[in-house]
Amino acid sequence: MVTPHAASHSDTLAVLRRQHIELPSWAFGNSGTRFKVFGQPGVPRDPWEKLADAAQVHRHTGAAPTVALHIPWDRVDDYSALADHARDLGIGIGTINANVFQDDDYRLGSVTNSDPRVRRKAIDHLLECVDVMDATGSRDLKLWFADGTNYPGQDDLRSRQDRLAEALREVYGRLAPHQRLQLEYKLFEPAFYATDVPDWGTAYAHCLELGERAVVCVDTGHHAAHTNIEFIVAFLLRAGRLGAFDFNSRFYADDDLMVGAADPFQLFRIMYEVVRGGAMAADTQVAFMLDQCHNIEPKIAGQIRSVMNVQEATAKALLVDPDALARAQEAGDVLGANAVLMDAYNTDVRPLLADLREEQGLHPDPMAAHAASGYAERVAQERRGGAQAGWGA
Ligand code: RM4
Ligand code: MN
Repeated sequence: MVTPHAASHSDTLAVLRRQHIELPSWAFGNSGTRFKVFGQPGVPRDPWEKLADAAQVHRHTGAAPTVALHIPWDRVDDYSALADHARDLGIGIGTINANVFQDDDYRLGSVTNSDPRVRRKAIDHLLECVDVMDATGSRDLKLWFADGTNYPGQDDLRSRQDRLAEALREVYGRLAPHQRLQLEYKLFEPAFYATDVPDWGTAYAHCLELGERAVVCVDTGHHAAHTNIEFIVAFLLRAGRLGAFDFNSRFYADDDLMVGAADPFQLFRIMYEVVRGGAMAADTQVAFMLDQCHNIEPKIAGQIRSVMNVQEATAKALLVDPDALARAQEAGDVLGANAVLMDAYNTDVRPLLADLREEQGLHPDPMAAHAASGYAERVAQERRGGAQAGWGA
């Protein structure tokens, strides 16, 4: 049984002080929609420059010390050198994301493709990603598959599950004892009829088959509208299978907008279940990551804002009084219990977070500090020529 957290002020501060949010390297590259990618001045041209931008986010928030890589977007000759570069910048390399969705061979799927040659190629890429993890010291391999079908009858749904299970088994078997496999799900897109890992239940079932170090990644943008994501979080934490978050927010589909922008109340409800489930403990096994694209807004500032949004939701979740809530729940006091949550949600935690930053030697307002640093202007001058990083690179 998980003991409800103690909501003392010093405990709240201790949790916030050690809260870590992982940044996606791809957030710093150019991105867009299928209609247009708008390039921005100063966008990194390679993984080394992406890490420099991530370090700028950490410099001003103090809360984003690791960066997730996406292979092959972040392919380099020497991953240990890239890890050293990160260390020199005061950050580290986190999760390794595999990419089996951008090769012509994957038109009809990657690990679920009916062609064994394509399946072999996809699995080999996943194994290559584990080699990268060995070189960077990463704990987590994150798998998201674009696999699925567009038309009924296009392929056999059940055989595709068999192929998926077989591929996962091979990759899981290649992991070192300290490494984990994160299986991410997504309702639809790019497949529009059936997706092979469409929901948390499918991901969870495959993880159960694999073993303890197979865990589910909850990308907050990957659900049908109105899905109760906090329920999924509560369930997976109880089962010990919540591996990571890919935070972002959505208005319509997989919008990849800044987390907490579309629905800060939903983010609060999610973070409340995280706190309730014991996953803000010092030894938490949950990786809190952003998975976002900044199509029209400046990317570094967009990441800073997102980190702050997660911090604010967390601080509010920590303010929920567990004793008052338990009392109201046990008494069947519907309105009283709801009021306990709403009291916390309606508290302005910005002053508390500003104080905490000052105590850590940071500027109380990371957005202002970044703007005043002149970093964006400097890299826009320096990074001339070359090809800017983007989804294809
Ligand atoms: C996918 C999924 C993955 C992310 C890619 C870029 O939709 O969310 O986590 O790596 O996009
Ligand atoms: Mn994701």
